[in-house]
Amino acid sequence: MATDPNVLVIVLAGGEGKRLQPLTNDRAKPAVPFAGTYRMIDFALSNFANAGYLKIVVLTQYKSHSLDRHITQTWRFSAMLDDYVTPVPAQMRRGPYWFQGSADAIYQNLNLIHDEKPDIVCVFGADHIYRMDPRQMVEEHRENGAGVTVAAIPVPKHEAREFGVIESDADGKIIAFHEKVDNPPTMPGNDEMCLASMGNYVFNTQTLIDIVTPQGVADEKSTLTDLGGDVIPALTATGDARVYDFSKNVIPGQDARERGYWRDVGTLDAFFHANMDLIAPVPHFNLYNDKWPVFTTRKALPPAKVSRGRGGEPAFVDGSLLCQGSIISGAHVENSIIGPGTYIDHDAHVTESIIFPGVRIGAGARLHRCIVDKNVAVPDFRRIGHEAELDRAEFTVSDEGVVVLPKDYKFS
Ligand code: ADQ
Repeated sequence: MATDPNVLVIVLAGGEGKRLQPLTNDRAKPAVPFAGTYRMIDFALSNFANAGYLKIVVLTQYKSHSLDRHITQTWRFSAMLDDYVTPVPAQMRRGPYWFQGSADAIYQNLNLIHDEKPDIVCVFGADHIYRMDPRQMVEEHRENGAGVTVAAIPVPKHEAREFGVIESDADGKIIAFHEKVDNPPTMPGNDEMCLASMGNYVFNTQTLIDIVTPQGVADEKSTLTDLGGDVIPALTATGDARVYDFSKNVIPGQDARERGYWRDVGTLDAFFHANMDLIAPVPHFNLYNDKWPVFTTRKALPPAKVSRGRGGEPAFVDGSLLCQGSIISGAHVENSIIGPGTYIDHDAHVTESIIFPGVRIGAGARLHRCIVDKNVAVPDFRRIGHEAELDRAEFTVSDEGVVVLPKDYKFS
């Protein structure tokens, strides 16, 4: 597929991901493993790769080492065609300070836009799970001639205070934008739902440059520091912002039930549910759609193996994803995601759990509704996820009772 030379993609991957701790103790949120083999950022990047938008810069900041390594090792396009995915760390180009927010991150990197001279800049988040063809949004943006187009999706009112909420006229022009407010307005004719910004924007290049550049002295801190908090409200005020209805976006090979699927995995419970969405008998998000694949690293790991345990007891596996290099040895695995290179010993029971790469679960252990981060070795016969008080004393437990074992955790 030929690259569209007029479109530059900026993926924002610098957020802290505080609400996902401890999964983000040691890595940026977009680098958190998802669905066994992937990292969260693979979903956003795959959408652009499938669409042929192959000039992509990823702005990083917090704890970016594993994210950076993942991007440089995995995401390599054709150098011959001058396509790229480049991680760009904070470089303090405008003064001795970190990015102040997402808009300031763009301001500090305007040189990338000046180098490329695109007519459109797509600014997308790095930490959502969805399929989207950005070409359809860009096409609508070009037809309507707005300065910025904001992708949007209905969300339940009780969740809407986590988002930017949009009010638009019948024509699609945004007339009010409420960034993370208590009690945001609901959609016309539906007082249960609010129209939320997905944090994905298509900008005319000049509009973006003008709005993130401080008026006056060039080397000052940008005054509009945040896209959702400052930039979109400012462009709304000048009548230059439009909404894009994500439910119209059609993907090849997509089941009608999957249309409009988009998950913000900002909290441990949202992360847990989005993973579980993949293992439903008819999944809400179909990883097996090879017409719009999700790309990631392919390590040279052996196939997953399911076998009897040492004492001859059979393994049982149902409703689960087993990644390459995992071994289920006489264990019981149900409704779980088993990451690459994990070993689950005989008579261990793993139910409704997400196991990250390189984990070892000892014989006779019982894990229920757990997220086990990388390289943890769970001792034989250890029970986790069954007694809330005990779990809380040792681990992070989500609002809905999901227990999280942090990366490299050592049992005493
Ligand atoms: P949030 O995601 O809460 O809301 P923000 O924290 O600004 O907003 O993060 C937006 C994106 O920018 C994320 O992908 C984040 O990783 C990244 N980011 C944040 N600060 C950055 C920095 N300094 N450098 C680089 N990247 C940075 C936004 C919108 C809401 C919208 C939700 C949808 O503000 O209006 O509803 O996304 O999830």
